[in-house]
Amino acid sequence: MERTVRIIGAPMDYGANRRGVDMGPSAIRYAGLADGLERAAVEPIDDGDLSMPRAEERDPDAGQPSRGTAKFLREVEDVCTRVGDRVAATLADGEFPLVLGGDHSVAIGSLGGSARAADLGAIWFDAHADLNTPETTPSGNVHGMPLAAALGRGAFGETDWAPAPRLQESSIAYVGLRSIDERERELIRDSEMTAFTMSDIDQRGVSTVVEEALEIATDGTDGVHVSLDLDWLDPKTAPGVGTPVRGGVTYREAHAALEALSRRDEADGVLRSMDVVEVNPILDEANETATLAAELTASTFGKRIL
Ligand code: NNH
Ligand code: MN
Ligand code: MN
Ligand code: MN
Repeated sequence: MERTVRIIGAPMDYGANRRGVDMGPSAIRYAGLADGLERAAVEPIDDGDLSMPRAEERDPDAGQPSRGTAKFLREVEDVCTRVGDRVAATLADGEFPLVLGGDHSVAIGSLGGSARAADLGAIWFDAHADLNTPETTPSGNVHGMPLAAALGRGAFGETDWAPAPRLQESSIAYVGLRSIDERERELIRDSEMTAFTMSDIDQRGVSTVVEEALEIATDGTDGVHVSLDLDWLDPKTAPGVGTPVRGGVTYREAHAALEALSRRDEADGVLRSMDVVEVNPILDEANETATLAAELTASTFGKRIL
């Protein structure tokens, strides 16, 4: 039976300090996402974009947490609650939710929605750890906090919308880390998560690392959420992101990684939900990063060369 992938656009930029990432969903669509998915033999259905709170109503300081800083938290809560509901409803209909960001704070919604009716593992492709809490954040930007929020860390633990009900901390694996804040380093060490850094990829190869990440994310869970932050790639390959960090994976490594997911998924049906985030068309060169996002998504769903 053909798999239906429901595309949910979340043009959110409240979690990042660079405008432009809100144009990510249209840029990824324009780059041929639907065609790529069809060539991967899945049926794409595009739900269009969720509406965003209006710019003139913005007040970064409204709805601050009990401790620390999290800018535009009220807006992030509003959007993520709707993303979560849409993801949960898509899964209940037997379809695959594909969330297009927007900044990475939308993942609070996708993780929450995906972990409502299943024990969830996650693979986090990112240069960054996204584990800051409002208490530890150096920037106040919620796109540096989605994993902490979904795990109910720090001030997020006092909210009812951020924690993902059945996300298993020990079933989360990072792939490709290379920019970790001082306080995050302690948080990762004290956590049950597994972190594969760029240095692990250098030493052992990306396919091996991804296979291990899959072992971790599938062990004792009902399915895996894939979170693809485009700044995971080297900025030479993916320049259109708000927080580039050099030393990321190459074009070939990125495809090899997502093809490894697809091979495992074809055998065991392990993938449950996905988000593709942080594409910023204003900073991009000729829609290169959005094109990459579309291609890598198609690879995840099994698009092959032959
Ligand atoms: N760690 C930094 C922060 O919390 C940067 C986060 N930026 C990201 N994360 N793009 O993926 O502000
Ligand atoms: Mn991120
Ligand atoms: Mn179970
Ligand atoms: Mn990142």
